[in-house]
Amino acid sequence: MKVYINGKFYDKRDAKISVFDHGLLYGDGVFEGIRSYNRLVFKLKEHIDRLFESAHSIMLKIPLTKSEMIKAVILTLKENNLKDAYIRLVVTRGEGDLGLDPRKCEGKATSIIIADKIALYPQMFYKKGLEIITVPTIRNLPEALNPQIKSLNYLNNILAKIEAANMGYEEAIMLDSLGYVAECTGDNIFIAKSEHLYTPPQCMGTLRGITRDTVLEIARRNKISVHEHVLTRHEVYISDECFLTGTACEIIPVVKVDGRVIGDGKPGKLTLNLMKKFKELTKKEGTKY
Ligand code: PXG
Repeated sequence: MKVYINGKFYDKRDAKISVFDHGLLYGDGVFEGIRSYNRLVFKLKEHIDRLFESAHSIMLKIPLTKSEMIKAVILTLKENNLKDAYIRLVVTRGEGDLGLDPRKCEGKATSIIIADKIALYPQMFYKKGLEIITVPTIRNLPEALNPQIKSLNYLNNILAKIEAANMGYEEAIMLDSLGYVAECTGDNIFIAKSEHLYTPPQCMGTLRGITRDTVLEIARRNKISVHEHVLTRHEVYISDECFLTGTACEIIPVVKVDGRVIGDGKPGKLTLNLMKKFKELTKKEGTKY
């Protein structure tokens, strides 16, 4: 495996950065997770745009332009000769001193691109559906650390993941500070009720996921009624279908939430249809390499 760091490629075991990098010391940096399917990078422009938006919000100057970053991603995929890949883009504040002041790292941002494989959940869950639970840790308040910023500081989500794992579950629903359903630790949530699709709006504690946007796009194109609407846990419990979306998990059905069986306890028709349409889209849409 060849890892891109600041314009050069390194073998996996030599791909190292300084212990003084503020990405490590403070989680000061941003990231993206992108997928490629059969030599097509899916929604590359959208991911690069979001990376730059996250960086802009934390006043981190990415040392590459967007088109240079796109070229670097393509180069990394070619260098690793990967047809299907999960690409992790990381830009950190760079090397500074032991204080948190980012001005000490001025002009030294570190750019990293790793291309590998990822399987977030065992394959059987795509067939039989996931069982998930709501956890005590709420999603970060947007006024404190806005979930739209895909920062390297993911402890909020990691704590929720630990709580889910402690209870024997793969994934957790995180609520916002008002108690509405926000999202899961690394994916967005949808429900279907009476042929309508619902997903929480991005305003409170929900990342505007690119897979979420893709599902909205597929639904609208296929005349499926979709609503970005606040959701309570009750509405999830009484839904006909539930599924999660994310670059890593793609679309995965959910069949039980907090012990409540969703619909008939099997992946729903609408969910399976969206999974099929999503797969078709990834086969024909993307940046070629
Ligand atoms: N919500 C959160 C909090 C996320 O981190 C998504 C939703 C889905 O967004 P996209 O744009 O991917 O549809 C994410 C995705 C992983 C992993 O390895 C995934 C994410 C972050 C960290 C790890 O599964 N982001």
